[in-house]
Parts: sequence; C-alpha cells; structure tokens
Amino acid sequence: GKPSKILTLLFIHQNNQILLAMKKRGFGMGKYNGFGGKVEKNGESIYQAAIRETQEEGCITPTDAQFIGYIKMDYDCEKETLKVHIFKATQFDGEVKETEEMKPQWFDVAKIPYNQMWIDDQYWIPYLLENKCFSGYLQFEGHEKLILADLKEVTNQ
Ligand code: 6U4
Ligand code: NA
Ligand code: NA
Repeated sequence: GKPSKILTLLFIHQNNQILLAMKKRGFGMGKYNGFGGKVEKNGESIYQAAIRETQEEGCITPTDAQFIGYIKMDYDCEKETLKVHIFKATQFDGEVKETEEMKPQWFDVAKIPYNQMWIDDQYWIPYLLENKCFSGYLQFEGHEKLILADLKEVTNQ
C-alpha cells in the first residue's frame, strides 16, 4: 500500500457552539474545519501535535482535549494515505485570534456550515457533538468526490 501521514484535527465544543476555522492556505483551503496538521518527526506525540497545531492556528491552548475519533482517508491523487486523529475539547486558555493560516469563527451546533466543509464532516461531526468515539475509512476520487465512506461509533467494553 501507500505510505501514510499522521495528521490531527481538534474541535472546541463549548455549550451549544463549535469553533471552526476557515483555512486560508494549503490543503483544504476555503473550507471550515477544526485546527490541525502534521505530527512532527521529532518524537512529538499525536496529542502534543493536536495541541500545538491549535496554538499555531487559533492562538489558544485546549485544556481538556480528549481523543474522540480516527479516520483513514485515501485520496487517489495523493501519494500518502492520511491517518487523521480527531480530538475534542470544551475548555481552552487564551483568546481566539485569526492567524495567517486560519480565520476562526463560532457556530451554533444547529448551524454548522457543512456546505463549506469537507463532504465527510456531516457524517462524523454528529458523533463528536454527542461525545461518541468513532472510527472509519474514506476513499476519495480527487479531493471532492467521496466514493466510499465507512464510519461507525466505537463503543468501549
Ligand atoms: P501544516 O504544515 O501541518 O500546517 P497543513 O497545510 O495544515 O500543513 P496538512 O496536510 O498538514 O495541511 O493537514 C491537512 C488537514 O486537513 C488535517 O488537519 C486533516 C484535514 N483533512 C484532510 N482531509 C480531510 C477530510 N476529508 N475531512 C476533514 N479534514 C480533512 O474533516
Ligand atoms: Na496545519
Ligand atoms: Na504543521
């Protein structure tokens, strides 16, 4: 198979609002998403990367982040498979600010802008909002056409 790349995504969910950020450059430009990016190859943990990316992109430090989901994403046009580790937090230190990379914005959970997000987000964000762990696999043709989605809640025994 293809080599893979470990990535993070972190969402702040506070009361009835979720903090999303419009990506201003790079992969996913123009879309609202959580904060995230690549895990550094210097021994950084996935959790540390999720916190660092949120600091870099949103200027805040999540204080109660928890792992909530894992999705393997295969884009036919990319040379690496993406292994995306998703975290959720409800509390953070600092003040949300726009950065060169991201324009953050709070949304009511009833008004999440799915039409300006990755096509798959509507399938798994509901798990995240309900504090349900989830896991799955996505296969894309190009960056926009989802040809296979297999996402499920994962229950602890
Ligand atoms: P760095 O240099 O790490 O800041 P960046 O431009 O942020 O790079 P990358 O490749 O590190 O890009 O991260 C891509 C981000 O996009 C990751 O947080 C995962 C996310 N992502 C990719 N495909 C996605 C999809 N289908 N649905 C989704 N997020 C996706 O919700
Ligand atoms: Na990033
Ligand atoms: Na990065």
